[in-house]
Order: sequence, then structure tokens, then C-alpha cells
Amino acid sequence: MTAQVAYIGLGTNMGDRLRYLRRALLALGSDPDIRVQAISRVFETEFVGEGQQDPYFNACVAIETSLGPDTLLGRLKSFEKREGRAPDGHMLPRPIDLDILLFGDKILRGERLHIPHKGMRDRAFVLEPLGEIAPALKFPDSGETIAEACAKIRRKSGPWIAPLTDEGLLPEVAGGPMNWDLNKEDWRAALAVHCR
Ligand code: PH2
Ligand code: MG
Ligand code: MG
Repeated sequence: MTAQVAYIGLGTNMGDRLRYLRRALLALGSDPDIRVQAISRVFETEFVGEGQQDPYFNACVAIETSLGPDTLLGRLKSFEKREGRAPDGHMLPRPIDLDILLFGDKILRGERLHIPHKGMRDRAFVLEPLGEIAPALKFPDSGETIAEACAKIRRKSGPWIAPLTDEGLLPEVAGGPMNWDLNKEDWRAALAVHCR
């Protein structure tokens, strides 16, 4: 299979949230079948769902991969498990949640895998970080761009969301991850120090 670009949503609302996000990014970047292309800022976001939970940290990355969506999902799930997430922990507080948001122009409507990710169109915690790295990207089904979906959601008064201003997924980078050249720098080595 030829390489595809996929977008992964990262979320956590337990423990040292920035560390969990960084460990996830390092795991993605260390996988021989995955190349990280772009990294959004980190956003602190109000919990969305039934009842009350602590706020999340959310972010989004673009990856290029030769894996199919099912195999990629399997790798994300096994990483979630390694980080201590309960397999049936849907909607419970979690150390890390890695969701495939979009995968090339694939449309999948399975139980296990639903692409575009269910609910992402109504969720600022997905659209805002995704919009930073892929504003012109189109939903394969509706043709709407991520920027358009972001604009729509900003017009509603939804749950709060705020970018972290002092730190990002990649540490010690002036100007934040968006200005970090992932191809030039060994960002994995810089990140590993923060992930022990
Ligand atoms: N994920 C959920 C449920 N609620 N709320 C925020 N703010 N961020 C999330 O990533 C999130 C959520 C289920 O995956
Ligand atoms: Mg998930
Ligand atoms: Mg999720």
C-alpha cells in the first residue's frame, strides 16, 4: 500500500498530562512505519460528555504511514494499554486516548473504526488543534474544510478551550512546535529527556 497521511487526535485528563502527550508523540515518532509530519500546539479543554471530569489536554499530529487503518489502530490501542489505560475505559478519565481522525480520503463506518472520527465535527477540542496543522484539509464525505468547520464551531458558545502559552508538545523550542523543522532536527532525542 502506498503511504497515506493520517491525522491523530491525542487526549489525556489524568496525572501529568503533558508528559503523557509527549510519550505518545515519542511512541508515534519511534515507530518505523510512521513518520510524524506536523504537530499542533497543546490545548487545555473543558471535558465534554456526561457528568463531570477534569479538563483535558488535547493536541493533534499529522503522520505519514504505510500501515492500513486497522493495523494503525492496533498500534495506537496497544500503546494506550501500555500507558495503563483500561481497555473498556471509554468515557472514563484516561492517561491517553489516541484517535484516528482522518486517514487519507478513506470513509469507514465500522464498529471498531469509524472515519472521519465520530463527533469530530462538533468538537472544538479536535477541530482547533487539527485546524492549526491542516486548515485546508477537506472532509472526504462533505468536502467541508477543517477551517470552515472551525469557523462554524466558533460561532456557537461551546465548552472552553485554551492553548498552552508557555509549553508545547516539543520542549525547549522557541515559538512552539509549529516552527520546529521535524525533518532537520532530532526532535525525538530532545523529547525523550522529558518522557522518562
Ligand atoms: N474525549 C472524550 C470525551 N470527552 N473531552 C475533552 N475535552 N477532550 C477529549 O479528548 C475528550 C473529551 C472521549 O474520547
Ligand atoms: Mg479513543
Ligand atoms: Mg476520544
